[in-house]
Amino acid sequence: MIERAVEIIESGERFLVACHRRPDADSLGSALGLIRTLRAVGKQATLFMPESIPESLSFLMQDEQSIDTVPEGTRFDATWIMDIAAKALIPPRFPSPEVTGPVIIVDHHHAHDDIGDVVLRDTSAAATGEVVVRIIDALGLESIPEGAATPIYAAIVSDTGGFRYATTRPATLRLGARLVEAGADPWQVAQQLFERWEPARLRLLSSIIATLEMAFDDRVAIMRVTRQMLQICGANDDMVEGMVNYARRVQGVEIGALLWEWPVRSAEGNHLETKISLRSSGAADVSAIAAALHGGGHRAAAATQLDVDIDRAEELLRDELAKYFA
Ligand SMILES: [Mn+2]
Repeated sequence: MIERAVEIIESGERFLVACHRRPDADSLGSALGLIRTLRAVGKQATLFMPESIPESLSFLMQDEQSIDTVPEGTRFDATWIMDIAAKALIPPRFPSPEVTGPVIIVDHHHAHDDIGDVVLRDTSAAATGEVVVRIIDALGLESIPEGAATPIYAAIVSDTGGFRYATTRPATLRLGARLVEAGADPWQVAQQLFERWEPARLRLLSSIIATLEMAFDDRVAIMRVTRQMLQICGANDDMVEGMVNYARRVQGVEIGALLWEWPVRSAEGNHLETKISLRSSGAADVSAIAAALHGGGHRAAAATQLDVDIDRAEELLRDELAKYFA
Protein backbone atom coordinates (compact mmCIF):
# COMPACT_ATOMS: atom_id res chain seq x y z
CA MET A 1 0.00 0.00 0.00
CA ILE A 2 2.93 2.35 0.54
CA GLU A 3 3.65 2.20 -3.22
CA ARG A 4 0.06 3.28 -3.87
CA ALA A 5 0.49 6.23 -1.46
CA VAL A 6 3.71 7.27 -3.23
CA GLU A 7 1.92 7.06 -6.60
CA ILE A 8 -0.88 9.27 -5.29
CA ILE A 9 1.63 11.84 -4.02
CA GLU A 10 3.65 11.82 -7.23
CA SER A 11 0.63 12.10 -9.54
CA GLY A 12 -1.26 14.72 -7.47
CA GLU A 13 -0.76 18.42 -6.78
CA ARG A 14 -3.20 19.49 -4.06
CA PHE A 15 -3.78 17.54 -0.86
CA LEU A 16 -5.95 17.95 2.19
CA VAL A 17 -4.77 16.44 5.49
CA ALA A 18 -7.12 15.83 8.44
CA CYS A 19 -6.84 14.47 11.97
CA HIS A 20 -9.25 12.30 13.89
CA ARG A 21 -11.95 13.93 15.99
CA ARG A 22 -10.55 15.54 19.17
CA PRO A 23 -7.02 15.54 17.75
CA ASP A 24 -4.16 14.30 19.93
CA ALA A 25 -0.39 14.68 19.55
CA ASP A 26 -0.02 11.63 17.29
CA SER A 27 -2.82 12.67 14.98
CA LEU A 28 -1.81 16.33 14.72
CA GLY A 29 1.93 15.59 14.72
CA SER A 30 1.48 13.05 11.91
CA ALA A 31 -0.69 15.46 9.93
CA LEU A 32 1.86 18.29 10.20
CA GLY A 33 4.72 15.90 9.45
CA LEU A 34 2.95 14.73 6.30
CA ILE A 35 2.00 18.27 5.23
CA ARG A 36 5.61 19.47 5.51
CA THR A 37 6.78 16.36 3.64
CA LEU A 38 4.30 16.97 0.82
CA ARG A 39 5.57 20.57 0.53
CA ALA A 40 9.17 19.32 0.52
CA VAL A 41 8.37 17.38 -2.67
CA GLY A 42 6.74 20.43 -4.27
CA LYS A 43 3.07 19.72 -3.53
CA GLN A 44 0.39 21.87 -1.95
CA ALA A 45 -0.99 20.64 1.35
CA THR A 46 -3.67 22.10 3.61
CA LEU A 47 -4.59 21.14 7.16
CA PHE A 48 -8.32 20.53 7.72
CA MET A 49 -9.05 21.32 11.38
CA PRO A 50 -12.72 21.99 12.23
CA GLU A 51 -12.16 21.71 16.00
CA SER A 52 -10.01 23.68 18.39
CA ILE A 53 -6.51 22.34 19.00
CA PRO A 54 -5.66 21.54 22.65
CA GLU A 55 -3.45 24.26 24.19
CA SER A 56 -0.71 21.69 24.86
CA LEU A 57 -0.39 20.99 21.11
CA SER A 58 -0.44 24.55 19.78
CA PHE A 59 3.39 24.64 19.73
CA LEU A 60 3.30 22.12 16.86
CA MET A 61 1.36 24.48 14.61
CA GLN A 62 4.02 27.23 14.37
CA ASP A 63 2.77 29.32 11.42
CA GLU A 64 0.57 26.58 9.99
CA GLN A 65 -2.81 27.83 8.77
CA SER A 66 -5.73 25.44 8.89
CA ILE A 67 -9.17 25.50 7.30
CA ASP A 68 -12.44 24.37 8.93
CA THR A 69 -14.50 24.38 5.75
CA VAL A 70 -13.41 23.86 2.17
CA PRO A 71 -13.93 26.93 -0.06
CA GLU A 72 -16.62 26.52 -2.74
CA GLY A 73 -15.30 24.89 -5.90
CA THR A 74 -12.09 23.54 -4.34
CA ARG A 75 -11.14 19.99 -5.29
CA PHE A 76 -8.29 17.94 -3.87
CA ASP A 77 -6.32 15.17 -5.59
CA ALA A 78 -6.49 13.14 -2.37
CA THR A 79 -7.29 13.60 1.32
CA TRP A 80 -5.40 11.98 4.18
CA ILE A 81 -6.85 11.20 7.62
CA MET A 82 -4.23 10.53 10.25
CA ASP A 83 -4.42 8.07 13.19
CA ILE A 84 -8.01 6.93 12.63
CA ALA A 85 -9.55 3.45 12.99
CA ALA A 86 -13.27 4.15 13.40
CA LYS A 87 -15.92 5.96 11.36
CA ALA A 88 -17.13 7.79 14.47
CA LEU A 89 -13.76 9.56 14.66
CA ILE A 90 -13.99 11.22 11.24
CA PRO A 91 -13.85 14.96 12.03
CA PRO A 92 -17.01 17.08 11.85
CA ARG A 93 -17.83 18.74 8.50
CA PHE A 94 -15.51 16.35 6.65
CA PRO A 95 -16.01 17.20 2.97
CA SER A 96 -17.80 15.02 0.43
CA PRO A 97 -15.97 12.57 -1.86
CA GLU A 98 -16.19 14.98 -4.85
CA VAL A 99 -14.13 17.45 -2.83
CA THR A 100 -11.71 15.10 -1.08
CA GLY A 101 -10.74 12.81 -3.95
CA PRO A 102 -9.58 9.38 -2.75
CA VAL A 103 -9.31 9.17 1.04
CA ILE A 104 -6.09 7.69 2.42
CA ILE A 105 -6.00 6.39 5.98
CA VAL A 106 -2.64 6.46 7.78
CA ASP A 107 -2.88 4.63 11.07
CA HIS A 108 -1.49 2.12 13.57
CA HIS A 109 -4.68 0.95 15.35
CA HIS A 110 -6.57 -2.26 14.78
CA ALA A 111 -9.38 -1.13 12.48
CA HIS A 112 -12.96 -1.00 13.67
CA ASP A 113 -14.59 0.11 10.46
CA ASP A 114 -13.78 -0.17 6.81
CA ILE A 115 -12.95 3.47 6.02
CA GLY A 116 -10.82 5.03 3.31
CA ASP A 117 -10.00 4.14 -0.29
CA VAL A 118 -6.33 3.44 0.45
CA VAL A 119 -5.32 2.19 3.89
CA LEU A 120 -1.77 2.51 5.22
CA ARG A 121 -2.15 0.72 8.50
CA ASP A 122 0.74 -0.74 10.48
CA THR A 123 -0.37 -2.14 13.83
CA SER A 124 3.27 -2.81 14.75
CA ALA A 125 4.07 0.92 14.64
CA ALA A 126 4.19 2.67 18.02
CA ALA A 127 2.57 5.76 16.52
CA THR A 128 1.09 6.96 13.26
CA GLY A 129 4.14 9.25 13.15
CA GLU A 130 6.25 6.16 12.42
CA VAL A 131 4.11 5.39 9.37
CA VAL A 132 4.66 8.95 8.12
CA VAL A 133 8.42 8.36 8.23
CA ARG A 134 7.86 5.23 6.13
CA ILE A 135 6.18 7.47 3.55
CA ILE A 136 9.15 9.88 3.71
CA ASP A 137 11.54 6.99 3.10
CA ALA A 138 9.38 5.53 0.30
CA LEU A 139 9.44 8.93 -1.43
CA GLY A 140 13.24 8.58 -1.51
CA LEU A 141 13.91 11.73 0.51
CA GLU A 142 17.43 11.79 1.91
CA SER A 143 16.45 13.33 5.20
CA ILE A 144 13.36 14.19 7.20
CA PRO A 145 12.07 17.49 5.77
CA GLU A 146 12.46 20.76 7.64
CA GLY A 147 9.56 21.32 9.97
CA ALA A 148 8.48 17.66 9.92
CA ALA A 149 10.91 16.37 12.56
CA THR A 150 9.41 18.09 15.62
CA PRO A 151 5.74 17.14 14.99
CA ILE A 152 6.64 13.51 14.14
CA TYR A 153 8.89 13.29 17.19
CA ALA A 154 6.06 14.67 19.34
CA ALA A 155 3.68 12.08 17.84
CA ILE A 156 5.99 9.22 18.83
CA VAL A 157 6.92 10.61 22.26
CA SER A 158 3.24 11.07 23.07
CA ASP A 159 2.04 7.64 21.93
CA THR A 160 4.94 5.84 23.64
CA GLY A 161 4.66 7.85 26.86
CA GLY A 162 8.18 9.15 26.28
CA PHE A 163 9.63 5.92 24.78
CA ARG A 164 8.40 3.91 27.78
CA TYR A 165 5.46 1.78 26.61
CA ALA A 166 5.82 -1.81 25.39
CA THR A 167 5.26 -0.54 21.84
CA THR A 168 8.76 1.02 21.99
CA ARG A 169 10.99 -1.18 19.81
CA PRO A 170 14.62 -0.72 18.77
CA ALA A 171 13.31 0.78 15.52
CA THR A 172 11.26 3.31 17.49
CA LEU A 173 14.35 4.47 19.39
CA ARG A 174 16.41 4.62 16.19
CA LEU A 175 13.68 6.70 14.64
CA GLY A 176 13.77 8.99 17.68
CA ALA A 177 17.49 9.50 17.06
CA ARG A 178 16.89 10.30 13.38
CA LEU A 179 14.24 12.86 14.30
CA VAL A 180 16.54 14.53 16.84
CA GLU A 181 19.30 14.62 14.19
CA ALA A 182 16.76 16.26 11.86
CA GLY A 183 16.10 19.03 14.36
CA ALA A 184 13.59 17.83 16.97
CA ASP A 185 14.45 19.08 20.46
CA PRO A 186 13.63 16.38 23.09
CA TRP A 187 13.37 18.70 26.08
CA GLN A 188 11.30 21.31 24.23
CA VAL A 189 8.82 18.62 23.11
CA ALA A 190 8.69 16.90 26.53
CA GLN A 191 8.19 20.23 28.27
CA GLN A 192 5.36 21.24 25.91
CA LEU A 193 3.64 17.84 26.09
CA PHE A 194 4.13 16.89 29.72
CA GLU A 195 5.23 19.80 31.89
CA ARG A 196 3.06 22.82 31.19
CA TRP A 197 0.12 22.05 33.45
CA GLU A 198 -2.27 24.83 34.32
CA PRO A 199 -3.17 25.09 38.02
CA ALA A 200 -6.73 23.93 37.19
CA ARG A 201 -5.38 20.69 35.77
CA LEU A 202 -3.36 19.97 38.89
CA ARG A 203 -6.45 20.68 41.03
CA LEU A 204 -8.43 18.31 38.80
CA LEU A 205 -5.77 15.60 39.23
CA SER A 206 -6.03 15.99 42.97
CA SER A 207 -9.82 15.61 42.94
CA ILE A 208 -9.67 12.62 40.55
CA ILE A 209 -7.08 10.87 42.72
CA ALA A 210 -9.32 11.46 45.74
CA THR A 211 -11.94 9.17 44.08
CA LEU A 212 -9.50 6.23 43.82
CA GLU A 213 -11.01 2.88 44.72
CA MET A 214 -9.15 -0.41 44.71
CA ALA A 215 -11.07 -3.49 43.56
CA PHE A 216 -10.58 -7.16 42.72
CA ASP A 217 -7.93 -7.74 45.39
CA ASP A 218 -6.11 -4.51 44.44
CA ARG A 219 -5.62 -5.71 40.86
CA VAL A 220 -7.88 -2.90 39.59
CA ALA A 221 -7.81 0.81 40.40
CA ILE A 222 -10.95 2.78 39.53
CA MET A 223 -11.22 6.57 39.49
CA ARG A 224 -13.89 8.96 38.25
CA VAL A 225 -14.40 12.48 36.98
CA THR A 226 -17.77 14.24 37.07
CA ARG A 227 -19.03 17.49 35.53
CA GLN A 228 -19.18 18.92 39.05
CA MET A 229 -15.50 18.12 39.69
CA LEU A 230 -14.52 19.81 36.42
CA GLN A 231 -16.57 22.85 37.33
CA ILE A 232 -15.20 23.18 40.86
CA CYS A 233 -11.61 22.90 39.60
CA GLY A 234 -12.20 25.33 36.72
CA ALA A 235 -10.99 22.54 34.44
CA ASN A 236 -12.09 21.40 30.98
CA ASP A 237 -12.35 17.99 29.33
CA ASP A 238 -9.00 18.35 27.53
CA MET A 239 -7.36 18.33 30.96
CA VAL A 240 -8.73 14.84 31.69
CA GLU A 241 -6.52 13.40 28.95
CA GLY A 242 -3.96 11.02 30.47
CA MET A 243 -5.43 11.04 33.99
CA VAL A 244 -6.31 7.33 33.70
CA ASN A 245 -2.58 6.56 33.72
CA TYR A 246 -2.45 7.47 37.42
CA ALA A 247 -4.75 4.51 38.14
CA ARG A 248 -2.38 2.13 36.35
CA ARG A 249 0.58 3.62 38.22
CA VAL A 250 -0.50 2.05 41.52
CA GLN A 251 1.78 -0.82 42.57
CA GLY A 252 0.30 -4.24 41.76
CA VAL A 253 -2.50 -2.83 39.60
CA GLU A 254 -3.18 -4.79 36.42
CA ILE A 255 -5.98 -2.57 35.12
CA GLY A 256 -6.53 1.14 35.70
CA ALA A 257 -9.95 2.60 34.88
CA LEU A 258 -11.34 6.10 34.68
CA LEU A 259 -15.10 6.74 34.50
CA TRP A 260 -15.81 10.13 32.92
CA GLU A 261 -19.21 11.84 32.84
CA TRP A 262 -19.75 13.00 29.29
CA PRO A 263 -22.47 15.47 28.26
CA VAL A 264 -24.40 14.61 25.09
CA ARG A 265 -26.72 16.99 23.28
CA SER A 266 -29.56 15.41 21.34
CA ALA A 267 -32.96 16.32 19.96
CA GLU A 268 -34.50 14.96 23.17
CA GLY A 269 -32.39 17.35 25.28
CA ASN A 270 -29.03 17.15 27.04
CA HIS A 271 -28.07 14.11 29.06
CA LEU A 272 -24.99 12.55 30.60
CA GLU A 273 -23.32 9.46 29.22
CA THR A 274 -20.17 7.87 30.63
CA LYS A 275 -16.85 7.32 28.94
CA ILE A 276 -14.67 4.57 30.34
CA SER A 277 -10.91 4.67 29.75
CA LEU A 278 -8.94 1.52 30.53
CA ARG A 279 -5.20 0.97 30.84
CA SER A 280 -3.28 -2.26 31.33
CA SER A 281 0.02 -2.48 33.15
CA GLY A 282 1.04 -5.52 31.12
CA ALA A 283 -0.71 -8.87 31.16
CA ALA A 284 -4.35 -7.78 30.92
CA ASP A 285 -5.88 -7.18 27.47
CA VAL A 286 -8.14 -4.19 28.14
CA SER A 287 -9.30 -4.06 24.50
CA ALA A 288 -11.26 -7.27 25.22
CA ILE A 289 -12.99 -5.67 28.20
CA ALA A 290 -13.73 -2.50 26.21
CA ALA A 291 -15.06 -4.62 23.32
CA ALA A 292 -17.46 -6.40 25.70
CA LEU A 293 -18.74 -2.92 26.55
CA HIS A 294 -19.12 -1.92 22.85
CA GLY A 295 -15.79 -0.06 22.71
CA GLY A 296 -12.31 -0.87 21.46
CA GLY A 297 -8.64 0.01 21.44
CA HIS A 298 -5.29 -1.64 21.98
CA ARG A 299 -4.26 -4.35 24.46
CA ALA A 300 -2.76 -1.72 26.76
CA ALA A 301 -5.19 1.18 26.21
CA ALA A 302 -8.86 0.98 25.34
CA ALA A 303 -12.07 2.91 25.86
CA THR A 304 -15.80 2.91 25.46
CA GLN A 305 -18.76 5.22 25.93
CA LEU A 306 -22.00 4.01 27.47
CA ASP A 307 -25.40 5.70 27.40
CA VAL A 308 -25.86 5.28 31.17
CA ASP A 309 -24.98 7.37 34.22
CA ILE A 310 -21.63 7.04 35.93
CA ASP A 311 -22.83 4.73 38.75
CA ARG A 312 -24.48 2.33 36.29
CA ALA A 313 -21.37 2.46 34.08
CA GLU A 314 -19.25 1.43 37.07
CA GLU A 315 -21.59 -1.53 37.73
CA LEU A 316 -21.33 -2.63 34.09
CA LEU A 317 -17.55 -2.28 34.19
CA ARG A 318 -17.29 -4.26 37.43
CA ASP A 319 -19.48 -7.02 35.88
CA GLU A 320 -17.07 -7.31 32.93
CA LEU A 321 -14.03 -7.22 35.23
CA ALA A 322 -15.59 -9.98 37.35
CA LYS A 323 -15.92 -12.13 34.20
CA TYR A 324 -12.37 -11.26 33.20
CA PHE A 325 -10.87 -12.27 36.57
CA ALA A 326 -13.14 -15.35 36.96
MN1 LIG B 1 -1.78 7.12 17.69
